[in-house]
Amino acid sequence: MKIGTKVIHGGLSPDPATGAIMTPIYQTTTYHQPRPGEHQGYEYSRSKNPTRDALEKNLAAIENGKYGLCFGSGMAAIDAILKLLNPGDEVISTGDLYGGSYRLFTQVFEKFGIKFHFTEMNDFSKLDALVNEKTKLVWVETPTNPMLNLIDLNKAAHFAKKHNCLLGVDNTFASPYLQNPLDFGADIVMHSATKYLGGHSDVVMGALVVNDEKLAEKLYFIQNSSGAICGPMDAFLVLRGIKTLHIRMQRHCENGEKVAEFLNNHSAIDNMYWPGLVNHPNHEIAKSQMRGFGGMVSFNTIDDNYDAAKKIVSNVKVFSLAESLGGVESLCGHPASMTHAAIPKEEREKNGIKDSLIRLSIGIEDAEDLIADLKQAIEL
Ligand code: P1T
Repeated sequence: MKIGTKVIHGGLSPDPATGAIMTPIYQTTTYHQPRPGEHQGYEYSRSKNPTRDALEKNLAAIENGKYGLCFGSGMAAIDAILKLLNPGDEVISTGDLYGGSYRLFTQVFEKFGIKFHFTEMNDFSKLDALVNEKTKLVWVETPTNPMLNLIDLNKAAHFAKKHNCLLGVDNTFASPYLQNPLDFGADIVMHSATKYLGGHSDVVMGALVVNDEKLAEKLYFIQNSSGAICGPMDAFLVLRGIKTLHIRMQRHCENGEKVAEFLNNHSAIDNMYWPGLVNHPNHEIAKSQMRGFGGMVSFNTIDDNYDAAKKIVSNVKVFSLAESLGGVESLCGHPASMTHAAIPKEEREKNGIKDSLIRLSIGIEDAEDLIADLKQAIEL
């Protein structure tokens, strides 16, 4: 099955109880048991719920994996991965990553004795020095948030395997339409389903997909024990969102290209970051592992002028200045004060996140209107 068919049918079948074509919202906490220990596969909705179950199967199908697990947010999904570790274990992570992930690593899990190393991942031979027998997880965002660096997934998988570590990939920016990390040897693929999967900025959710049965069992144990599940209404909304993922992503990519080209040629803009540009340092990696270049674009104002950046994000009219990404509507963000404020300034700037950096989530409106909006805000 190809992706356009999989998003609509993958892992799904008509509701066995009624024949309903669209998965019903099973808004129930519990299920009748005719006799103790006898049930139809569902006992209590923290453990299993038919609407969540359908979404988990659909997600597994579109990520080319076997097992899907959904959580109450992207952070809850990453939290579940980290709970696979023990005190003393170590993690190697991309230095450029979502500020909330950095905060979870350094302010929640370091307290429990897990050590994190943040590093660039453009040369894996340099990373051997960070590995020891306690290293258990390699954590990769690709494309990274917000600098849109690409990590070579084949090389990351090879590195993780060589050192007996799990490779976890945050695939939020690409979505399963553009990239399937499990195909490259990742052990766990993670999504903030809040973004492209939901696609309409109306639900917060996280997801994991894996191939290995034992790993799936361990993650299911954590999902059920810690209880950071998503509700059935949210599962329904994301199931519905996924049905148009392929169409939306095509438009996100087309608009991303047009906006990137406009900004790239504008004299008030410096340092465009969009993996589809031939002069993007990781363009070749993008071509080798992604099926398109996505709708996320970051850039600096010329001379790193913070006032100019503030002026742009305050004066857009079609774009909204807001956190988040991946919805049908275009958003702009100021990472240093918003999504990445949890990262200390010095650490942030080491990874290129200057005060002059603006991040755009290009929606699926008409590109001409998006470009006209940016033009008026830049030239005001
Ligand atoms: O917001 P939540 O669903 O918990 O997902 C967290 C998360 C994880 N990984 C990446 C790459 C993300 O971008 C996010 C959330 N990011 C934003 C809210 C943002 O505006 O960047």
